Amino acid sequence: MAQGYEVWGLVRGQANPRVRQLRQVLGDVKLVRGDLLDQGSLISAVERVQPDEVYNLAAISYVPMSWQQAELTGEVTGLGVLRVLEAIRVCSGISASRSPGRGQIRFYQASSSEMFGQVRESPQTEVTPFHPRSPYGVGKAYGHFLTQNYRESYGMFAASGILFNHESPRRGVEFVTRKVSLGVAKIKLGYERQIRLGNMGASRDWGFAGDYVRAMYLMLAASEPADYVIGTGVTHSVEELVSLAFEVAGLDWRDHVVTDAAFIRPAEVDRLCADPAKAREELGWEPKIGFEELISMMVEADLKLLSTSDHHAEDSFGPDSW
Ligand code: G4F
Repeated sequence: MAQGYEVWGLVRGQANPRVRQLRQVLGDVKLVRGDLLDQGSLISAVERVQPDEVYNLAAISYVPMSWQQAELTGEVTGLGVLRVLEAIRVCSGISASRSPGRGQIRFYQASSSEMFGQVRESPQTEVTPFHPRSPYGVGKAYGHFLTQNYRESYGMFAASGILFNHESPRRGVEFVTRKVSLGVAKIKLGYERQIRLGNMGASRDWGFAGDYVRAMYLMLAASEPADYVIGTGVTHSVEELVSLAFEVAGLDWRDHVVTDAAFIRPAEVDRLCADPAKAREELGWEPKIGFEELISMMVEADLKLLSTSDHHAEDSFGPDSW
């Protein structure tokens, strides 16, 4: 790895088909078995790997699915954080009367801008109150507070990154940026004629995932653990995203986009916008890639993917609806 890390990934289930996909992209990652629903397996994984740092990026992360499987979302996205923290605490011999020593395992929790939900102020900072609008957002809020609590209760190095939407050509096709970039590529190449979307009026602060991973790394390299908002500070509507993506391919979105009630959520997060001042001042973090460059990158990557592969993208990524 570029930073000289030996990276281990936690894999759940038997013959997990994602292992093959992972191998194609990241051949150097070592794998260990474990499941966020199984405390013992996490303790075994920490014992086996003996990590210096643990990044909990695991979740049921697709917001609409959190209404369909609310209990599982609570177990994985919420209680899963408790189980990872407990595995670190138990393996490190930390208790109320025994503090972590030097060289303790550092923990990163992937918190989410979805915790702000129906926002109380804009832009959102580390102290903006939460009003989550989905079981996913509620689960993330639990994990966020628990990370703070383990820091305060046991003195553990536990940091939380409140990440706004982060995208790249590797994004799953169920999320709106990739659904649009792949849809535009299919239309451009004549495979399809339409994209069906939900709420075009919602706005998000979309950034590049690579920039955000650098922020996670900086959080664990800091001298003290803390919570940080990570976003660009610029917000765009879904309609602006769609318009730009079609423009990159030389098409007019009005000829191809249809709104479909099937993609409207039971409760929506209307508008999110980050204030990343704390990350800039304390970590020296700034995003390098802006919205226009990001969307162009994604559309161009999907045009290339579909032009060079001998099958449609659905074969490799699954159907693009929820
Ligand atoms: O791309 P989305 O599904 O992302 P969402 O819900 O903002 O959540 C993502 O970002 C969060 C913050 O980092 C993460 F915590 C979370 O795990 C996930 O990665 O939807 C973005 C917006 C929404 O307002 C949605 O209603 O796009 C709107 N939208 C409109 N039509 C659509 C569609 N979203 C999807 N997925 N599909 C549509 O057809």
